[in-house]
Amino acid sequence: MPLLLAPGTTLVAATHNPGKAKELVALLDGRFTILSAGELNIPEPDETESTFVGNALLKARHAADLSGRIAIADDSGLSVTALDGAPGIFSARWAGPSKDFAEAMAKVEARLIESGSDDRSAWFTSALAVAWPDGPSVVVEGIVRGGLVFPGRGVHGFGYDPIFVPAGHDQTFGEMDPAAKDAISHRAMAFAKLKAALF
Ligand code: ITT
Repeated sequence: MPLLLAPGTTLVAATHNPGKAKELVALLDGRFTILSAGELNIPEPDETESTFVGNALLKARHAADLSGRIAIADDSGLSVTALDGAPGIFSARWAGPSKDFAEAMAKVEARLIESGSDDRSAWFTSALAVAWPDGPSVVVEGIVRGGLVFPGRGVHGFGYDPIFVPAGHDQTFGEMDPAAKDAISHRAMAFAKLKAALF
């Protein structure tokens, strides 16, 4: 039987990041009923895998098995060419325990200066995984390429959005209207693949 997500299905959004949860709800809204991992008291699992895909699957599986419902999870991050892809899967961890992204963006800038490179190209990746309780799972990946600017600009979005200018645009993700980011982001690209596979 093909794996399909019927409209009206209740999905658990397996994230504890409010910025990400908002974007997932915007992408899924109207089609599904969304419950958050927080509402269901599902604890955050340790992200022990070494790839976005591995961590997305781990988070979706954890939430699906604990809730008994179909779960969707995102593992994502910023990769900087001149830093050999860092912070990558460590993007959240670069912000430290207080999740201070001003600190994380300053660290990216400091590492770039240390590297001596003038290459400011970077990309965001989002792996989106859907897991059925005690059943199969599906994972896809989306990417958006662009460049970094310092100091950061804009108050929208979350995480590293103020320093990222998507290719072909002048505004950072932090300056863009949220709907404009949702039309071109790594998460939107992954979501389009998920839609083609499951809806
Ligand atoms: P969950 O695991 O609970 O979903 P998290 O924040 O720990 O939340 P990740 O491990 O996937 O999630 O970390 C991804 C980090 O990468 C995230 O905290 C952001 O700082 C950054 N990031 C991902 N997508 C982003 C986006 O669209 N804009 C800005 N930063 C983003």
